[in-house]
Amino acid sequence: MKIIDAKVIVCSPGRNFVTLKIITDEGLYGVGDATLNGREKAVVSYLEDYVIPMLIGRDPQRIEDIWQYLYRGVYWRRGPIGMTAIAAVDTALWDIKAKAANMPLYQLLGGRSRDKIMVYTHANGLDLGSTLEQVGKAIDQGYKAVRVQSGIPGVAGTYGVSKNNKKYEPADSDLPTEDTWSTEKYLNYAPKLFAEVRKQFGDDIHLLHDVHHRLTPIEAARLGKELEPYHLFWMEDPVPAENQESFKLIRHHTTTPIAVGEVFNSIHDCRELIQNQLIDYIRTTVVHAGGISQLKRIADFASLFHVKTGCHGATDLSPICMAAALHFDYSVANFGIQEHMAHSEKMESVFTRDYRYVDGYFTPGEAIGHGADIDESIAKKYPYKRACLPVNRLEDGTLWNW
Ligand code: EZ4
Ligand code: CO
Repeated sequence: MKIIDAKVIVCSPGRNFVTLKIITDEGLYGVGDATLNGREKAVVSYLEDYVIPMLIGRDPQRIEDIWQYLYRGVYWRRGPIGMTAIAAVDTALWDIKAKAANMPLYQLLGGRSRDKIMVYTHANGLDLGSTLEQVGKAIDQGYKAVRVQSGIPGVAGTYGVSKNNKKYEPADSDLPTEDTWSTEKYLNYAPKLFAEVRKQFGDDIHLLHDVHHRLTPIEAARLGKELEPYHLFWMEDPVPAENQESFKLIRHHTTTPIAVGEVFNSIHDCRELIQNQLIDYIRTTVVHAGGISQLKRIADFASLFHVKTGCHGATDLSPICMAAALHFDYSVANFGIQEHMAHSEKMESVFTRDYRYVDGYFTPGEAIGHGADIDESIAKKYPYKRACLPVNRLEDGTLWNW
């Protein structure tokens, strides 16, 4: 089998998606997600100008060799743009291999390790009352795990909270909008929020919370400690993770489980966190961390250190990424949980998929390959529109982590 063509499809059905399609001489093709929120065109250029010309004529069955060629062979290793491009190629090649084998992808990955995949959804509100209302709605929809984010009293707008009663979509502007942040007000409010959620909804529902990189290690230690009575499933991204060693300080102070890794693109970004048992869940996902091939390596490594998977699954990851992630989740031994932030109907209209939701759980479906595809004629109706993620400033104007 030979790769004879490949193309990049960019569309914006309510948000931007980049999709790679790899076509073979035997009529089989595969698709992979290549969306990097707010920097989509950089990946498009990386694929079109460099990767696609190198793929033509290669045997698509040699997934590992092509992965190494695009990683080692480039000299400039790692980085979100290159690794997202590699992920798209890798996902499309696993799709082709599974189609050639006439199997759903999870069968090629070792078969299923479980019957169904627990997902968590998002509940967010501008104030305590509306946040509690959204948690109640999620529980009514059958979710067994809910991520809770809430507007902070006295702070205008924050991460994870919709400003306009529409579904939360952070890349909301042509150029970045500016949010405000107060660590003090947040730290005073967050434990009260979770006390109320537990009081109202009891102990059985899994609760998650995303700190979104905004604290220092000692502040994160305080938060983790104060949230202990509400036994969170996890506290996500408590601090930026360039300094992996800094998690030791958080770990020494709290038993609240920690999840990190949605912005990582390499196994090396999480090596110290995993081998020193500084985290409980690794959030690397298919599209931003080099595809199924590297995700399998990360999961196997993590399994040695009691770390489970918790793949990122926000709406900026397309249904193609979601499909591939669900095959991975189904097969991997040390699965923890999968994020599910539902795409809008308009976004879903561009993609076909076989995965389905039943009562808090997903299954990837039995379609051949990963089971997701893009409808190019519908995609054409939604041209690319630049949209950036916000930036964040402290109340005195200092630029902070968003
Ligand atoms: O802010 O995917 O846990 N989910 C997240 C996401 C990220 C977006 C950035 O593109 O933190 O909402
Ligand atoms: Co997050």
